[in-house]
Amino acid sequence: MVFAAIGVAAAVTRPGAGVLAWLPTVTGAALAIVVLHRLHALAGAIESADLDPDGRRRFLRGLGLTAGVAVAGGVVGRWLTERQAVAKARDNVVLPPARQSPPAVPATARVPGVTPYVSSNADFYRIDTALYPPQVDPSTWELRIHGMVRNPITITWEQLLRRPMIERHVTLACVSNEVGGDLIGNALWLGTPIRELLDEADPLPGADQVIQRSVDGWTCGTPTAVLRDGRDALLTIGMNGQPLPVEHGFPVRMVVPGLYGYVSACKWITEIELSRFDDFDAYWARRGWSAQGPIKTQSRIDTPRDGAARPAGTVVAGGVAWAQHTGIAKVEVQVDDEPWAEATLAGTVSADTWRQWSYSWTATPGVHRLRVRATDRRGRTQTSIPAPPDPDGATGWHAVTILVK
Ligand SMILES: Nc1nc2c(c(=O)[nH]1)N[C@H]1C(S)=C(S)[C@@H](COP(=O)(O)O)O[C@H]1N2
Ligand SMILES: [Mo]
Repeated sequence: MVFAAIGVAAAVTRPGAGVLAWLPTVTGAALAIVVLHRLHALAGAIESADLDPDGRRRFLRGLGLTAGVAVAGGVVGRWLTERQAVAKARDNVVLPPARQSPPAVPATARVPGVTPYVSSNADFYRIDTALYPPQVDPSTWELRIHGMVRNPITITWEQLLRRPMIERHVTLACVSNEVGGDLIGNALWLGTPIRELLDEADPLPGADQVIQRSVDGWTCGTPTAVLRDGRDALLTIGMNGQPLPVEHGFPVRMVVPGLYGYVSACKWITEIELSRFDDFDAYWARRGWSAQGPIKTQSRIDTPRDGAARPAGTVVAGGVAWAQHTGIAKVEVQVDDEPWAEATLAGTVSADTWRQWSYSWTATPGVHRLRVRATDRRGRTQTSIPAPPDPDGATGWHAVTILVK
C-alpha cells in the first residue's frame, strides 16, 4: 500500500499527467492484493495438509504463473516507456525563427464562453488512427519525396531546419465534425512552404495527387494543384511556439489551409509520393469517404449552451464561424422565427482561420431557439440542408434552445 501511494503520487505529479494517471498503479496494487491473498491461502492449505503433494503443486503453479505475469508485465511496460523516449528528443528541439514575425492577432471577442481565437496545444482536438502516438526521433527522421517527379528528394531533420520557415495561423478541421461539434482548432503553425519542395522535386504532368504517408502507414491524398496554388500549405514543425506535440505529429506534419485533416494534414509524415487520384485511394478514401475534402463553411454557437437558462434582459450570444481560405464575410443570428440579424465579427489575421462572432439581444421570458448561419467572402451562405459528416463533411445550421426566466 505504501509503494502504491508513492507510485500514485509520482504519476499524478508528472508534467502532462492525464486524469487517469493513477489508474495503472492502483490496478497493479489491487492485483497484488488479490495475488498475495490467493498465494497465502494456498500456502496455508499446504501447511495444514502437511505437505499434501497436490496442494504443493497448486502452490508452485500459482507462484510460477505470478512470476510469469510479472515478467511479461515488466517487459511490456519497458517497451511502452521506450516508445515514450521521444519526449526527451522533443524537449531538446530548438525551433528556428520564422522569416517574418506572424501577423499580430487582432482584438478578439471578449464574450465569456466563446472559444478563444487561438486554441492551446493542450486543448487542441486530436484525431488519428493510432492507438498510441508514433514515436519518431528527429535524428533519424527523413522525408522522401518521390513517385511521379523528375527529381526525387530526401531531406533530413537538419536539412529541414535550415529551410526558410514561416509562421501562420491556420484553423484545422475534421471532416467528422458534426454541426455544432468541437473537432476544430486554430493554431499558429511554424513550417516551410511545401510548394517550394514540390517545385524542387518537379512533378510530372498528370501527377494530380500528393500522397502523404505517416510512419504508421496512414495515408492521405491532397490535390497537387492545391499545394501549389500559393496558399500557405506548410510542412510543419512548430505549433503555438512549441515543437509539435507528439500527439499532433512530432517531429513533422502537414497543415493545408482550406482542406479537412483527413485529406491534407498527415502527422508523423515520412513520405510524399506524387501520384494520380485514379491510381491510388488513401486511407479514408478506401473506406468510402470522399477523395476531395474542401472544408465546408460552418458556424457554431458556443454560448449560450443548448438547454441553458438565462435571466430576462440582455443576453449575449457568441461563437465561431469558418470558411477556411475563402474567409467569413458575415454571420447572422435568428431568434425564434424573427428576421435574421447580423452578428458582430471579431478580427482575424487571414481568411485561413475561423472568426469569432457575438450578438446581443433583449430576451423575453419563455423558451427560445437561436440559430446561426455564416456567409463567406464570395457571398455564399452555408446551406440549411442537414447532411451527416460522411462522406465529405456535415452541413446544416447550428441551433440551441434556451430558457429565459
Ligand atoms: N498519421 C496520421 N495523420 C493524420 C491522421 C491519422 O489518423 N494519422 N488523421 C487526420 C485527421 S482525420 C485529422 S482531422 C487531423 C487531426 O489533427 P490533430 O490530431 O493534430 O488535430 O490529422 C490528420 N492526420
Ligand atoms: Mo479528421
